[in-house]
Amino acid sequence: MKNMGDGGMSVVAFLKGAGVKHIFSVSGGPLNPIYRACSVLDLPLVHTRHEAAACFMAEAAARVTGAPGVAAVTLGPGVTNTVTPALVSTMAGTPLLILGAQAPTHTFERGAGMSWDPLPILGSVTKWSARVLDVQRIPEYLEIAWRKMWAGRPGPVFLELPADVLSASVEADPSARPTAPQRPIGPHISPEAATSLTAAFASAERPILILGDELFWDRSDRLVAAIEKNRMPFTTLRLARGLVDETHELWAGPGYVPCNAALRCALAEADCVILLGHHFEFDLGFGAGVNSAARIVQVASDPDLLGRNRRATLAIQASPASAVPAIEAAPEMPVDADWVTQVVAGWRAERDAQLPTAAGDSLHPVAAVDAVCEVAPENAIFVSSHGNVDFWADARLRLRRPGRYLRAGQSGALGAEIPYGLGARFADPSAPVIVFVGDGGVGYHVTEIDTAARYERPFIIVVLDDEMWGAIALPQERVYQETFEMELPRRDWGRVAEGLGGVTTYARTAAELSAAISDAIASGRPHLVQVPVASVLSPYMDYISK
Ligand SMILES: Cc1ncc(C[n+]2csc(CCOP(=O)(O)OP(=O)(O)O)c2C)c(N)n1
Ligand SMILES: [Mg+2]
Repeated sequence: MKNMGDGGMSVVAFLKGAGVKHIFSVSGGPLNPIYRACSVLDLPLVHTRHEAAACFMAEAAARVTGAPGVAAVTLGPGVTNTVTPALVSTMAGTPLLILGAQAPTHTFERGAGMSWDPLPILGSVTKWSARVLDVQRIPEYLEIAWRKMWAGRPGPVFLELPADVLSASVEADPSARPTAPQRPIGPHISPEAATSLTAAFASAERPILILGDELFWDRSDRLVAAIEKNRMPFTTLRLARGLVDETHELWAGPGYVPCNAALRCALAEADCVILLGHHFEFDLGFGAGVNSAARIVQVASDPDLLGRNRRATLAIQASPASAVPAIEAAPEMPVDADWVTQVVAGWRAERDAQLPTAAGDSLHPVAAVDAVCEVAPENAIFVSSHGNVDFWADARLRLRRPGRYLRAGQSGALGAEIPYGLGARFADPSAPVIVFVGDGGVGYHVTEIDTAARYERPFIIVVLDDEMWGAIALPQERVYQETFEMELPRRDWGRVAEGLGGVTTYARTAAELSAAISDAIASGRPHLVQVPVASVLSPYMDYISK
């Protein structure tokens, strides 16, 4: 019995061979062959409290390690609970495999309990969704899943495994570990494209470099050298945050125009914009604010991103990492050093001006975020949300390394924060993980503190408590001079955390908060720190809600 080869063994053998480190799940009877195989083949299984949380954790692991994350969920409602994380993963461009159970094939169309056809639902929020009907073909379907996740811009895929397929015996040796396909590299920039690229910015006096998502998957170790050789200001956004140390003197702040007025100004004045591994998306103002006379050089391997929202003067379909040596090797540009100084100093001054002058009864969000960052070590992983207080965090954080900053991405999904924190901790057990979340967002998946306690994966949740759904309330106030059901009475999140196996601190001042974070890092237990903060509209919310 113990060494029985079945569909579950095929699944887990493949995942082991692919380098998967955990399967995140909420149990379901039809998944039992996978669970048994995890035990036999020694692939750690993490039993969470909600399927959405399981998927968010898997996706977080991908954002930290650079390898696809995997979640396994039961049929029907188990699968439909994964729709939001699948959407987040699609919009963020992160590789996530969701394995969904299904009733046995002989019950199809008979109204089996819990059973529903999820393919039309998951098909609309993933890159690919499919059903496996033959146990012998499980490795083949998983191989397709891997290819699809990595094809072009990465994204999620869904694979349905009916109960009889998963429990059927396999002929193949289950201990054999097929290897999964790697992310395809390329295409490498051609010599002609490299020449056009250097020609496009040969006369640039005011160049700016934007580092985006694809560079996270397709790293270049020449980025710093290329930036320094040309002395050009650079900005980082989304998955590219921390790819170059953001304390670098040429960093022009986070690549979110809503919270970076200096960047808006720089883009309006630049005569050359080099956009690597990204497109002119929402947070880059769809490219509308870029100087109309600027030459725009865009490099991405997915042709669908080239020219999106703003046409590039030179659009190169190539690995962005392969373009970096060409930028480094280009003849010196006549860069206007005063302009560069003005751009980076502009961002620093803007950031400094955010520092609160007078302390009210509650902490200013900036003081709270800074108090946390002050004591966080260089390898700390930060998670931020999509509430008003978190948008302050975006502007305060300076990431020193890649894979240290998790934010749901363009979907803006509230609720990912706590599972992201825990998933990150599973992915890198050596790094302290700090989650910034509002008193609204905390309610979605706070129960995962129990999962952290059960698996002894400590992480820190900082609840920035302004007693309201601030990001919605503050703009309502501005437009209507009143708010509608926006108040959230102060709740004792600490007692919730304690009840779930965590520990807690209530911090009223910056000094108390810094001390609480230091203690939490040292404690080795899941820790929730509740911090009353003032409701102050963040520059980001101010900009997008005008
Ligand atoms: C899944 C989801 N539902 C609703 C929203 C809309 N939304 C954005 S911010 C926000 C308020 C968040 O409140 P809180 O977590 O307390 O943070 P605050 O804005 O108060 O700082 C809401 C409801 C969303 N982004 N995602
Ligand atoms: Mg709030």
